[in-house]
Amino acid sequence: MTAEAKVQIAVVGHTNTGKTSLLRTLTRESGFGVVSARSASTRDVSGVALICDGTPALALFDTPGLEDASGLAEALDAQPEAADPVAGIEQFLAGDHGQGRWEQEAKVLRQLRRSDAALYVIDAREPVQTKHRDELRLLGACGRPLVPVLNFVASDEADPERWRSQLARMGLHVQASFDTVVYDAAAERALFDKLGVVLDAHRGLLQRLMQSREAEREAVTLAACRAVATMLVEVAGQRHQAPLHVPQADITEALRRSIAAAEQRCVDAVLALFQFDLQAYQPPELPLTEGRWTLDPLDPEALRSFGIRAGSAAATGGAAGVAVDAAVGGMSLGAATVLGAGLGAAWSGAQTFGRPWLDRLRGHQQQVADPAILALLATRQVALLRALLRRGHAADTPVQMTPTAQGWPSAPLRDAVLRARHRSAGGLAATGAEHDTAVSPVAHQVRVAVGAT
Ligand SMILES: Nc1nc2c(ncn2[C@@H]2O[C@H](COP(=O)(O)OP(=O)(O)O)[C@@H](O)[C@H]2O)c(=O)[nH]1
Ligand SMILES: [Mg+2]
Repeated sequence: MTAEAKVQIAVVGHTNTGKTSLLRTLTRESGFGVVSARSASTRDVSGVALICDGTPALALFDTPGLEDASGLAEALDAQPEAADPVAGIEQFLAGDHGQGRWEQEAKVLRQLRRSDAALYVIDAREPVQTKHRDELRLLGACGRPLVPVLNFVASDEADPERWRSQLARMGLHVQASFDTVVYDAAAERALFDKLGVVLDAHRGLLQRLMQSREAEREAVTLAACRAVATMLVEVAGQRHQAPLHVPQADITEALRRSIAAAEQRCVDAVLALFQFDLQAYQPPELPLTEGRWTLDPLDPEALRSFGIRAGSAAATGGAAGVAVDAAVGGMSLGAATVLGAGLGAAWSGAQTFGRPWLDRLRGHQQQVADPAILALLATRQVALLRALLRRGHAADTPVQMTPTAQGWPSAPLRDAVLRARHRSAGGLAATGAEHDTAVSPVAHQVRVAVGAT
């Protein structure tokens, strides 16, 4: 597939500068290659193609790190004189590569000769050193345009300005910056634009590729917001009913299980949409182990971690029940809101409060998800979406989520969910106009709350 691509780009640079990581982020494949803080984790050239309009448009080739450019530069100087630098490189490639001493370097140079251009990846936290100058001289001798990519720019130690001026002194004026562990749409667009500058004949293709990637990103964001909205509307409308003789705790347990399952389906769908690896998640505040929230949605502890304050009964570990005073966002969720203390035992206290959860008059009992639970579900899904939207596919640290919201992520989202509640009462249509009417306004508010506008 890489061979069919119209443009071939070699990704080159010193060991450990983030070449493989750059490929992961650009291809949205967190499984591409081997990324490691150890040296020389990439030993061979491997390629992957970016698709545009259904056909391979741009092939990216990951290469081993250059480790001894200075030694090789000296050896090249000692070679019989060649017509020009490119001929000198060809001569070296045709030989025994210094009896195998520069095998790695030979793989890189050969790939660059076969490519249209190279991205030269730099760890911007490092100072500019002789090894970099030697590398650039060697790569420059291959007769292909080089676009330096300053990586690690999100780090405090990075000094991109110094790098920019030094690269300019070496004749490299078209440069890009990137941080492979952070997703940044503008930086990505700039990278493709810079490639378009040095590859003028392919500029149109690179622009179309960028547009199709942006459209894909938009579709993924929309679908993720819809997944969250669908889950919220579904959970909001759930009515768990049973005849009077069924113990209330059993109904609560059924409700708890079905809410947990709905949230899990939503998390799975969202992670799959963004093509993230489930193993990468161990958020400290919102423990999600292998894609599963370890805190139960009905757990007062989970509510507390979102600033939804549980009453004193929970704080003291009281077994009887928890009155949650969730006066948030200018509207009280109801000081009378009663939640089960983990086990749901306290739901039996529900009838002492105003909500008709247990409709004994009609000869059956019914339980619904409390607004405080909907607030919790909304808050953690919005926090997850925010984190994923900022996450590059090279990130290997846990998702960091610091939900600052108290209660609902926003008042309009709360209103939209509560309004949709009656529409989905007794079950939400899987598709169709009815589904859309219930879900669309919520999806819109999820998107606004996420800040992906
Ligand atoms: N914080 C941060 N870490 C990065 C970035 N790029 C790469 N890394 C880390 O740097 C190490 C080397 O990355 P790798 O992609 O294997 O480098 P390569 O040898 O050039 O292919 C790995 O531990 C990566 O997780 C970046 O932009 N920011
Ligand atoms: Mg590598």
